[in-house]
Amino acid sequence: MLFPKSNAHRDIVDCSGVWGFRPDPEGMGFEAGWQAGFDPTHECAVPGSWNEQLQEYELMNYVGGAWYQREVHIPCHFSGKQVLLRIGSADFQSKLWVNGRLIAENDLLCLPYDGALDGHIAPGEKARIVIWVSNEQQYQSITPAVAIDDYIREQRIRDEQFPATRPDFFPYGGIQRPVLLCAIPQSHIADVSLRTGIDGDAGLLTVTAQVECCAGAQLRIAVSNGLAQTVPVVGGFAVAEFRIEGCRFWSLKDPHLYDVSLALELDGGTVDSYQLHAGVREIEVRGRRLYLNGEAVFLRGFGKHEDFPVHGRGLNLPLMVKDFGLMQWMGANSFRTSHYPYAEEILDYADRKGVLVISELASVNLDFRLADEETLLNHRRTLERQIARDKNHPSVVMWSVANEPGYLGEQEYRGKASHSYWKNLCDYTRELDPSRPVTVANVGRISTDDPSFHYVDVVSINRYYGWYDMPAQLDRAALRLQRELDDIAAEHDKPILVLEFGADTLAGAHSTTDQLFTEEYQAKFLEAYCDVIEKHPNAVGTHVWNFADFRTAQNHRRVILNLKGVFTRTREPKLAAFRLRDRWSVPFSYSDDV
Ligand code: GCB
Repeated sequence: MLFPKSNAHRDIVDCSGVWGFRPDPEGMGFEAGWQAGFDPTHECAVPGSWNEQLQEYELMNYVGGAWYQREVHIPCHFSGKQVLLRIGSADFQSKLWVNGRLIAENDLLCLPYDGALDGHIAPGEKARIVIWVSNEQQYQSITPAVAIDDYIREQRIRDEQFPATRPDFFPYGGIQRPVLLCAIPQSHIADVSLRTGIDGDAGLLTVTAQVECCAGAQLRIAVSNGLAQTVPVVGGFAVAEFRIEGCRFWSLKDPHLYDVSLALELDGGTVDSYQLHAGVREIEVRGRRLYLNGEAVFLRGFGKHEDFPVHGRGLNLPLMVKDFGLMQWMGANSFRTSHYPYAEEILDYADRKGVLVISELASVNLDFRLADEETLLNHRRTLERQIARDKNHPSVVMWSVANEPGYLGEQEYRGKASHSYWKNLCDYTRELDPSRPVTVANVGRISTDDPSFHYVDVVSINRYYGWYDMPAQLDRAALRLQRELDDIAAEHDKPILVLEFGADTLAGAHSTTDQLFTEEYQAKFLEAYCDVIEKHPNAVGTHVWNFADFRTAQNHRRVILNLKGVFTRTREPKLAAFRLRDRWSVPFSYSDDV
C-alpha cells in the first residue's frame, strides 16, 4: 500500500504506545488461542526492540516468538471506508490478528506489511489487535540462520556468537516501526510510480497511478510548479507525462522537491486524493563514473545501522535528525542502509536533505552451501517489495542486493551456481527498476574474482587491511589495497565503491605510536584508505565503516559494541570525525574525465 498519509479523504490512527507483551519460547500461544487475546506478562513500547527495553526481565538475548496486544478505538468516521492496519516492520517474522481473525503475515525483514480489516471491525467500537513476532532466523532466508550446533559441525567454535546469528549486529526483535490504522476511500489511488529524466533545462516527470475504482473515473495530477493534467483511468491505470521547463533538478546542493497532488474524480466529485514529492534527477553509470544529473559524483559517507541504547532498532526520530545533522557537519553526502532497508521516514528525510542513499536488501553472508531455488525466490521477493516501497525516493540512487555473500561456503560461492544466481538477481533488479544501478558489497575473503562483479553496474568492496589482516601496519595495508583496486579494475573496468573500511576504536584510548583501538590509529587508518581510494581512476566513493558504534551479539571480538564508529553509540565524536571533516570540507574533484 501507499505510505499512509492523512488528508481530506484519508485518515490515520497511530497505534504507537505501550502494548501488552508476552514472550512465548515454547510457542504455546497458538494452541492456547492467544490470537484472540492473552494475559500479558510484560509491557513493551512500540516502536522499539524488546531487548534492552526488557533487559531486566531476562529478555536481552531472547530469540523466539513474542506476542503483543492492544485495543484501539475505531473512529466512527472510518465507517464506509476501507480500513487497513499497516505495520512499518515487525522483525523477523510476524502475524497480525484483529478481533481474533488472521489479517496478514510477513516474513521479510524490515519491510512493511498490511491487512484489510473490513468486516472484522465496527467503527465506533474498540478492536483488539494481536501481533505475534519472532526474531528467529530461517536457513533459506537471504540472511541465513545459524544455530549453536552449526558452529560445532563447521569446526568454528570460536566464531560462536550469542544469541546465535551470522551478522555482526544484534538480532533485535520486536515491532520496530509504527503500527498505523488507516482509513482510505473504497475507490482509491492504490499506488503511484514516479519516473524522472532530464532534457536540457527541462525536467521530465512521468506519473503512473494504479487506481481501484469503478469505470468512468479520471485522475487530476498537479505539480507544484503550476502544471496539471486530468487523465482517464484505463484498465486501472492513469498516466501523465510532464515537461517542467527551467526545472530545479534534485541535487546535493539543491534537493528541490516538487509536490505532486493526485485527485481521483468520479461522477463530478473528488473521491480520493494523495500527495507525494518528486525530486527530478537522473542517476547513471557511464564508463568508470557515477553521474548525478550528468555530473560525476564521488560518494563520501558511511555505512550505518539503526541502533541506539534502549530503542534498539526501533524508529527514533530525534536520533534521525541528529544523525543527519552530524553527517552534514562532517561533509558526508551519502550513506548505505547497511544491512537492511531503513525506515521510510529516514528516506523521506534524505530526500529533503539532499543525501544519497544506497538502499541495501537484508541479505548478509549468503551461504552457497545452503542457497537453493527457494533462497533465490526469497531474494527476488525481497527485491520486489523493497523496490515497490522505495522506488519514488530521489535520494535512493543505487540498490545493494547483498552484503558479503560467500563469507562462508567460499568454494561453493565461486562455482557456477553463484554466477547464475547473481546474473538472475542483477537482471531482475534492472527489470524492476531500470533507473538505478545495482551493486553487491564484496567481502575481502573472496577478493578480486567475485562472481557478482560480472553482473553488477558498480563494483563494491569491503576491506580491513590494517585491522583484521596486517594489524597496525598501515603502509603494507595501503599497498595491498592499491594492488587490489588495480587488479579489480584490470578485470572489470567499472566504477568501484569502497563500502567498508574501518578500525575498532575505544573513545578515550590514545597512543603516540600506531596502536590498535586508539583514536589516533582510527584517524590515520581512515586517512590512509582515503588517500589510496581517492586517487584511483575507478574509485567513485568511500563509505567509512561505521558512522557510530553499534551493538552486536556476544563474542570475544566485540566489547559489547562494534567500536568502528567515528561517533560513539551516543554520538560523541572520536578524533577521526574531526579529521574526516577537514578532509571532506574540500570538495572532491576527479583528476581525469572518463
Ligand atoms: C564487515 C561486515 C560488517 C561488519 C564489519 C566489521 O565486513 O559487512 O557487517 O560489522 O565487517 O566490523 O567486521
